[in-house]
Amino acid sequence: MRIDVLTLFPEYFSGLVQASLLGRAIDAGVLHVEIHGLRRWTTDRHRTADDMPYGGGAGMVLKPEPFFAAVDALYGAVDARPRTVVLTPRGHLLDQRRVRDLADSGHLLLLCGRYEGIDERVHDGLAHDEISIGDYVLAGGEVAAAVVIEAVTRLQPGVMGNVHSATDESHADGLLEYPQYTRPASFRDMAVPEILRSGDHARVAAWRAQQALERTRRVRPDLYARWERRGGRNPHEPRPPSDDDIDDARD
Ligand code: 6GU
Repeated sequence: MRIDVLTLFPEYFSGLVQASLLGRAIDAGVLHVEIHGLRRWTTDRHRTADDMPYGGGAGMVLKPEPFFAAVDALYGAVDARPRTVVLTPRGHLLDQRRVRDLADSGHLLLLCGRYEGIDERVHDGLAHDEISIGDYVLAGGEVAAAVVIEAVTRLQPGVMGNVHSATDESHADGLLEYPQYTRPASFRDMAVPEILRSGDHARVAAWRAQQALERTRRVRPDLYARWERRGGRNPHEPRPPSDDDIDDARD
């Protein structure tokens, strides 16, 4: 998979693409990331990328020309363009279903907003999608772009060591994950639940399912209600992991 990022702050990404999971994916040839500084496509002496909003109001708006010039220079013809996503707090909320959908595109272009926003013609003329990573406001789309990159990378074939890791975890089946323990069995008077050490796989599975349900109901009543609406499949019954679990759950 290839991911291009267009940003006023390319230095934001310098450590990210070398670290851990992403670095390994890049080394393995599974992922190719290119960070492009938006100022490269400004034309005036001061490399101006923003301007005052028409109609007045606080803050500055990112100008359209550098975005269009960058996309023209990088890809040329419209049908050669990657799937283009603007990171903005006004976008669709990112969830695991959307991550899976993005992960299936062979080539993504992430446009990072800053200041009060990006000229609407960038949204109209270049973007296929607008994505937010949550109901809070960041100074810009860079951190959100990093979130998207990491979330889609770990779904690429061969990136996660354990093939079950991406299907067993929180959100894969619409519930939060059950508690995990490793050695030692007792640590500072805190013991690992006996069931997990029993070797009884059916009881372990039942305990984990019950813990996942309880935690979801307590911490994320919204997810729990959705899970129930979908028929509240009893996770005690082992079943093959299914992508439909979240795909059909959008409200
Ligand atoms: Cl994508 N951008 C900004 N500026 N703030 C956000 C966001 C994105 N997602 C949540 N908050």
